[in-house]
Amino acid sequence: EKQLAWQRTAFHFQPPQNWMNDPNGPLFYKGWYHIFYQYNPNAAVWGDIVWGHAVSRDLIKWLHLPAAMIADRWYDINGVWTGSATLLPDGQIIMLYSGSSNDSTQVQNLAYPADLSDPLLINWIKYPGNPILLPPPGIDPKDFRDPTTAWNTAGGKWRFAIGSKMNRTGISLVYETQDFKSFKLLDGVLHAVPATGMWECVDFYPVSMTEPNGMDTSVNGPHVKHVLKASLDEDRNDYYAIGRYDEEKGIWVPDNPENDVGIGLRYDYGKFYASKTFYDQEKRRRVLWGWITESDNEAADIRKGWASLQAIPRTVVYDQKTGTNLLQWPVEEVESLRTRSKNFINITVQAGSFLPLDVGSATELDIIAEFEIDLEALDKLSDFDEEYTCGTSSGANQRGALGPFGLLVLATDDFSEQTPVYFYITKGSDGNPRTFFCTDASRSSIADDVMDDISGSTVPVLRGEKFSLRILVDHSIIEAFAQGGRTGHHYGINRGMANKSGVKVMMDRNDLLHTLMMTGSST
Ligand code: DQQ
Repeated sequence: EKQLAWQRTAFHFQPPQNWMNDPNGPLFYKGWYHIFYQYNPNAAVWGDIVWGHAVSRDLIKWLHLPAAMIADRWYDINGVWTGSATLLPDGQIIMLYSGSSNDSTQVQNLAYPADLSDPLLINWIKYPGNPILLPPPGIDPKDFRDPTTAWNTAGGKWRFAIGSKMNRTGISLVYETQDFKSFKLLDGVLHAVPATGMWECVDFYPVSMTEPNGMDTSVNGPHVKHVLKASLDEDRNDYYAIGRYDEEKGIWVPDNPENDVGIGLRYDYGKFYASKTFYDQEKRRRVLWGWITESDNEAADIRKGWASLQAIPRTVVYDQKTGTNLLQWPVEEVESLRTRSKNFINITVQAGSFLPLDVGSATELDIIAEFEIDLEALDKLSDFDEEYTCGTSSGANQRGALGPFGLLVLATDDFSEQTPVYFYITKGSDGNPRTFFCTDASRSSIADDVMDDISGSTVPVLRGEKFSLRILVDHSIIEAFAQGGRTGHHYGINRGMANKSGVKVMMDRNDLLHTLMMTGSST
């Protein structure tokens, strides 16, 4: 019992009980952040989906409200599925969402607040003209869902995208409307990528190439790039790509075809799916929500009475230094939770050893660490390894000349449970170092039926930069970011020992590494 209670998070978003999946229609309105979400009010497994609803002043502390929409019409009786919010210039709020109809056809619907003077937007009206869209000819009625936030074009019309597939080519259809009453399917598609399967929860938004702030969904121009994201039904991960949107032609083109949607970058290399951004007009930032499943199996979820959570909302911006990726960073409000802090400066860790960091007993941690490497050591690195990837390596057990080095979190004193989050550097035959950022969950729990992946990705590290990481620990949840958010991982580590809270610095066979600087804070 104690063990089950320990797993629930303190500062991540979770409904009080039962099943949750995708974030829906996030928005900021009259001083409140709103999150809606796919919710099963009856059980801790997927099914009977309605829209859960909660509000917050700070994206951290939430007030749970009654379901915003339930499955009560023929066009959504099999599920009030995922959708997005659009704020119109005249103050109206439009919610577009998918319904699974009485014969399980996927149709698009519209809803709006019953009372715009209510900042909590408690009551919602389903548009009497629903459904507004049926699957178009050539599209399977079960492959047509998850409308995006609409954006306004130079011609004054609104457009929004809907994910689908043709054979195994993932596609994004675009509809245009003047008044959200009549809609026209545009010719062609926004984008298509062969062999990526059904695109769920498409997201499409601008990022500034020059400014630090986020942008309203309707912005376009010479200093703007557009991010296209799809959640791949076939491999359950969220892939994004950066490119340009040609509004006139109605198409988006990736900057680098090798990094196209579904074959290139992921937001997160742990469990992170069905994500969605919104523009926070109050703080002029774009905020990303993503759904996290834990490593538990269904039987354990039923025992717990709840399943899954939302990742810490992250601000997303274009990485102006690399030009190849986004930067994702926990919203600044998280920092207000830091109550006690411990600093460890200029620590030297012996090769092949672990150094305990005494953070006291804490179930919530916000860890910031920096590692420095002698540049000469990097140049002298002679380990050529073209093959290394986090996922195919033997995790934190695999030793190289420059790695792994990082932190062990959620570690018990005897190391029987531990989750290493670490860097590993290899050198390719072209002579250039490649840095990997990995999480090794293979020993995260003594339970033998939880997921135990080793996963991660490469992360750009520019010359002269330190190796930096940030890890949020929230009971059984670990969220890790490298190099200011160029890449990240998210893990839900379930059913281990309760009250494991240790943090240890890990340094493996690495005389070349000399300094670790770390500041941490425990809450
Ligand atoms: N979840 C919703 C769908 C969406 C899927 C149903 C993605 O609208 O495609 O719960 O997780």
